[in-house]
Amino acid sequence: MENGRGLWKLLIALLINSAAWGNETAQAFRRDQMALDPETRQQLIETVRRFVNEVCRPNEQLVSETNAIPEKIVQEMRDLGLFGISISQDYGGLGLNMEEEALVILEMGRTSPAFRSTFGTNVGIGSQGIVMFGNDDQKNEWLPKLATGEAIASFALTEPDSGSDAGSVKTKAVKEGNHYVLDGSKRFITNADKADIFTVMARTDPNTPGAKGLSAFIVERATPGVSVGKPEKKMGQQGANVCDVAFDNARVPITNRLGEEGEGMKVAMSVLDRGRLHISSLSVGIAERLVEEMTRYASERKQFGKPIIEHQLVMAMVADSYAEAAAGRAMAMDAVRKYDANDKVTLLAAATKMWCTEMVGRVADRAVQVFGGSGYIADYAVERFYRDVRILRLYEGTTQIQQMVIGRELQRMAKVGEI
Ligand code: COS
Repeated sequence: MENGRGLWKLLIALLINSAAWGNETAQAFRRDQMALDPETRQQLIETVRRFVNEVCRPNEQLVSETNAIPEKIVQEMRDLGLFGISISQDYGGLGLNMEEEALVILEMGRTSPAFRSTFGTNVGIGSQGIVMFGNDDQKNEWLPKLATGEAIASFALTEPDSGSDAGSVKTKAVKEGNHYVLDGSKRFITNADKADIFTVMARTDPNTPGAKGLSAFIVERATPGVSVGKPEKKMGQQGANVCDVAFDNARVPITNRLGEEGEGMKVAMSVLDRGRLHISSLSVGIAERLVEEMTRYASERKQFGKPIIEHQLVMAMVADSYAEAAAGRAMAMDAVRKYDANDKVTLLAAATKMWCTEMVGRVADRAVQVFGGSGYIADYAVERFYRDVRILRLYEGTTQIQQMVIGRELQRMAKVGEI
């Protein structure tokens, strides 16, 4: 087993490097612009699938009961390069494109989502502010540590009074000399208990209400005046924590601002457009796992003298779930390919996030129904997944916010004659 695991680490390194060796010069090869060849990509997916099957799945119950991912598994994630899949090779990451990231996350969806969450903020919303808007100094300082998992990044937008209305953020950042002084509090911040840095959206212009008065910052957790609350007790996703984060007279160097003053909303929304594709892929992976669970159970469980899958009402639940998961996969893949082609994906990301997260909610509900009374018992994975997936329709924008984004984008397009 140990040898097997060592092999995976090696394989990932080999996969990425051999792709590079295949080019005329190392310099000419830029993973960020170039997709993996199909064979290498397939090997990458299979490697992650093995990690999920052999390491994560056997530990799902343990993670749920202890509310923690064993450090040994976190270390394996670091060794596999999972913390750095979206970070350029120039900074020590794997430099996967969005489609490849989505395929990896889809595989990670086949186990408890807390495993994905362990490295998910480094791959997505925690790091992408720096990837997209950071200057060279900021990137050089943080991306190598985030790529290896040596440092953890969290995304701090939500506040007690600012959730869906992201532009109403109240946390203040007042410029004083070479610093901004931050005061305020953030709520439900994923991985805050483990975070070394936060991408924080705060109001630099108190006279401008709404989105235009916001700026984004890298805030180190070690900054005096930054404190992290106790992890919340949640409905699901045990093993992945959310906490409040408070800023009390926290002095953040001007050099830690991401982008220009007033660009905070742009940073947050750009990060979220991408994050919504990541969450869509996760949702599809979980739906596929649930289809697997319900098919296996319904094929074994007998009532009225035959496997329950042969009863048409049960068969329909399995079939509908399979078809919806397949539709989600197609939608997510289309969206990530458009993202990689540099298309503006605000509309499609919102639609995909809405569809995939609602879809996995329906699939999880059917999975419990197919399992009957057993689906309500904690020994069965579907009970856990039913609770785990509920958050997907809430974070990174509720379904209602996605509907609002879709409606507004369509209206904007109609106004400029794009539809
Ligand atoms: N990409 C880049 N920039 C964007 C953007 C996008 N998708 N959407 C908005 N912006 C920028 C624009 O620059 C815009 O400024 P301009 O007027 O110069 O174009 C600015 O943000 C404000 O946009 P808008 O006027 O649309 O903001 P609203 O306050 O009306 O809010 C919604 C828009 C509702 C879409 C936004 O608040 C939202 O997504 N809310 C949900 C937040 C969320 O997902 N929270 C979860 C936290 S993370 S777990």
